[in-house]
Amino acid sequence: MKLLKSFLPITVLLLSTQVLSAQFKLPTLPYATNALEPAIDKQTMEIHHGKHHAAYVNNLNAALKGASAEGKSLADLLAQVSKYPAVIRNNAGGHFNHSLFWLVMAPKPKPVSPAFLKEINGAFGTMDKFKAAFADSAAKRFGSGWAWLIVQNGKLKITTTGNQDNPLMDVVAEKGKPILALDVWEHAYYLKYQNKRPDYISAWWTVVNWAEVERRFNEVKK
Ligand code: MN3
Repeated sequence: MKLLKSFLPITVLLLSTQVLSAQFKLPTLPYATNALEPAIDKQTMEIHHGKHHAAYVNNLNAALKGASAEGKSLADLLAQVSKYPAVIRNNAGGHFNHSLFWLVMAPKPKPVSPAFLKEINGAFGTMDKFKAAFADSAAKRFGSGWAWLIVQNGKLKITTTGNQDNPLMDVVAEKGKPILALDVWEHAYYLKYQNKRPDYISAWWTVVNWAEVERRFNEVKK
């Protein structure tokens, strides 16, 4: 018993060191898992955040351990992702993309501001035209991937990427700063919408956090 007691603090110390040494952490959701209903159901949010996003974080940490890329920021990893193995590209992308996705959604979001609406109108004609073009790109993205609103050379642009790639990566054709992200992997919608990706996309507009999208736009334009 005395021996066990003396080992206990060491075990606790080792465990906490292991947790602390994990470079990236799963961010907590800024709202409850049922807060985006009915657009996105609770079970989908629980699995999507708690299992899928958590797996990207864990796999990224495991891949970085002892690798040349260990200690690099997420931004640095993405910007030079061509230098690293696919496991880093997929999981660094997965971690970044989901971290952004949670923040550009909100329960009962405020409508788009007049100032940002002017930017949308300037780039796409009208908000309806922007939504139609974005939804069309998202629906047509074959297989798993993402739809994006990016700022490219100061201009708003719609683009999509496959798998967990994103517009910050040096491997994608359309680069830019992402300010709005839509996950069109089946895991993002299949429980509620099954094969009906366009229905998921049209419901998703009701939870888009325009204030956050505009904040990111202004940050890029600064
Ligand atoms: Mn996802």
